[in-house]
Amino acid sequence: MAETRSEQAVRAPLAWVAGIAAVVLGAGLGELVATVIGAASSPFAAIGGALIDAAPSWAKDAAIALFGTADKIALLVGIALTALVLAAFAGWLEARRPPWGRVVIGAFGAVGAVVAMTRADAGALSWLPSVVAGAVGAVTVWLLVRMLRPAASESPVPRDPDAPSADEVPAPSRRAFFAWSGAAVAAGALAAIATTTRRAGSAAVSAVRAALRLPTPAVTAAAVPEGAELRIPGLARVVTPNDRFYRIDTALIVPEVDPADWSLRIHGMVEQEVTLTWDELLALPLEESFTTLACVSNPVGGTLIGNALWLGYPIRELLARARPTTDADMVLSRSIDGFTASTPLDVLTDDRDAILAVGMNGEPLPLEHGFPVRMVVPGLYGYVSATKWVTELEVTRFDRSRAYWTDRGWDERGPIKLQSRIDVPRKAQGLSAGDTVIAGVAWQQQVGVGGVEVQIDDGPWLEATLATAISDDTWVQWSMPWTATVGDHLLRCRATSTTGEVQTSDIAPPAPDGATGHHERFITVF
Ligand SMILES: Nc1nc2c(c(=O)[nH]1)N[C@H]1C(S)=C(S)[C@@H](COP(=O)(O)O)O[C@H]1N2
Ligand SMILES: [Mo]
Repeated sequence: MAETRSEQAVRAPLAWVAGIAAVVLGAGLGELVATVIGAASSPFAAIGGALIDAAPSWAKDAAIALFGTADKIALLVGIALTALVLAAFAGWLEARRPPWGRVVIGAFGAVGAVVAMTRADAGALSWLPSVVAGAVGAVTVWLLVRMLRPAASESPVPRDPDAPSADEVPAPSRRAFFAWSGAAVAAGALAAIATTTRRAGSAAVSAVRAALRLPTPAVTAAAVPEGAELRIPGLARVVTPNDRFYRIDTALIVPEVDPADWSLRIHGMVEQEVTLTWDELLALPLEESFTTLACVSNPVGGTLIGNALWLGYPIRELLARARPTTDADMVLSRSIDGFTASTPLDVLTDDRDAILAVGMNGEPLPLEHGFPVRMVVPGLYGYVSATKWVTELEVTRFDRSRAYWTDRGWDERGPIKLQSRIDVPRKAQGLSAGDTVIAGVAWQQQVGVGGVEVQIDDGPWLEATLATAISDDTWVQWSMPWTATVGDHLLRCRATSTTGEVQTSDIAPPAPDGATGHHERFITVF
C-alpha cells in the first residue's frame, strides 16, 4: 500500500523535529491564552502544581535540599524537558502510526485541561489554554509530518524508478519543512516571551500593591534595641530585608489576589460565622510585632529563616467574634490556592502575637509573601501556621481534618525547636591567622534564648556574648572573639534557652518535626 510505504519513509530525526516544533507552538500559545484567562490556568503551572501536590514527601524534601528556593525553577525545567521528549515521541508516532501522534498531543492537552480545572484556584475557563495548546499542537504535528511524506503517496502516477528513493524527501519540501518548523518554534517562543513580559509588566495586583498605603499601627512595636544589630559583615541582619527573606511554598505561580476581592471567612465549629473584607480589616486597630519565621525544612545551619516587623490584627480577636465551640481544638487555615495549615486553637487564642498580617517591614506584604493577607504565628514552623494568601479559617478538630503537610506525614503541631547557627567566619573564603570573630544567630520563638556557647576543635564550650534580643519571638545575634591559628579548625555552636534547655547534639533530619543537631563549620586558617 502506497500509504504505508510513505509512512515508513519519514526519517525519525525529522519526525522528532516536527513533534517538538508542534508542541513548542502549542505550549507557547496556550501560555499566552493563560495570561488572559488567569495565571492559574497556565498548562505548565497547573501540571507543575499538580505534580507538587502529588509528589511524595521525600521527593519534595530532596528538591528543597537540592535546589533550595530554586526548587520551582528546577521543576519547570524538568517539565519542559519531559514535554520535549514526549513531543519528539509524538512526532515519531505521527510519522509511523498516524494519527497517533496527533492523538497523543491532543490527549495531553485534554489531561492539562482536566488538571487545570481541578486546581483549587481554577476559574470557569481554566481548561481553555490547555485545549488550545493541545489542538494547536495536534494540527501542527499533522501538517508538518505531512510535509515530510514523499509526494508519491498522493500521486496516482507510478514513480520513476530512477527518482530518489522513497525515504528521501525531495529537497524543496524539506526546505519548506524546516522553514515551517522554525516558524512554529519561533512563534511558540515569542508567545512564551510575551507571556513573561505581560505578567511582569501589567500585573494589576502589583500596581494595586504599589499604590497602597497601610494605616498607622494602633500598637507600635518598640524600636529595635540598640545592640540588637552587631553589624558584623557576613552575619545575618537582625531584621531581614523583604527581598532577602526566604520564600517557601507550593505555589508555582504566585497567586495574585486583589485586596478588593479578598475576604476572610471564619466558619466550622463556631457559634457565629464571621466574614471580613479588606476594608474592614484595615479599619481595625492593627498591631506591630517582630516575629522570626522559620521553615521546618530548614536544615541545621540553613537559611530558611528570617525575621521581620509584621503589621496585622490579632487572630484571637477574630476568633472571639466567631466563638469556637468548646470541643474545637484546631484552626485549619486555607489559602486561595488550596494550601492548608492546621494550627492548635489554643496557640491562636493565647496572648502571643498570632496575627492576620498585612504589612512586612513597613510595606504591604510582597506578593510572594502572601499579599494581601497572611498568618504569622510566633513559635510554630511556617507549615502549621504561616498561611499566605489566606482566605479561610475553619475551626475544627485535629481528629477531623488534616492539613497539606500533616497529610504528608509531618508533625501535627510543629513547635519550633531550639537552634543556633554560625554565620561567620564564612565557609568559602579562607581566613588569615589572627584576631577575628565568630558570630551567628540563635532562636526558639516564644521561649527565648538565654545563651550560646562555641566549641573550637573539640575543646571546652566557651560562652559567646548575646546581642540584645528584640524579643523572645525573634532570633538573637551572638558573637565571640577568636584568635585564629594557622591550620584546619572545626567550630561548633549550641544555644541554651531561657528555661535552661541545652540545644541537643542529637542529629535529626527536618522530617517530620524539624532538624536538630549542632551546627558545625570547618575553616582553614592560613
Ligand atoms: N499559601 C501558602 N502558604 C504557606 C505555604 C504554602 O505553601 N502556601 N508554605 C508555608 C511554609 S512551609 C512556610 S515555611 C512559610 C514561609 O513563608 P515565607 O515564604 O513568607 O518565608 O509559609 C507558609 N505558608
Ligand atoms: Mo516551611
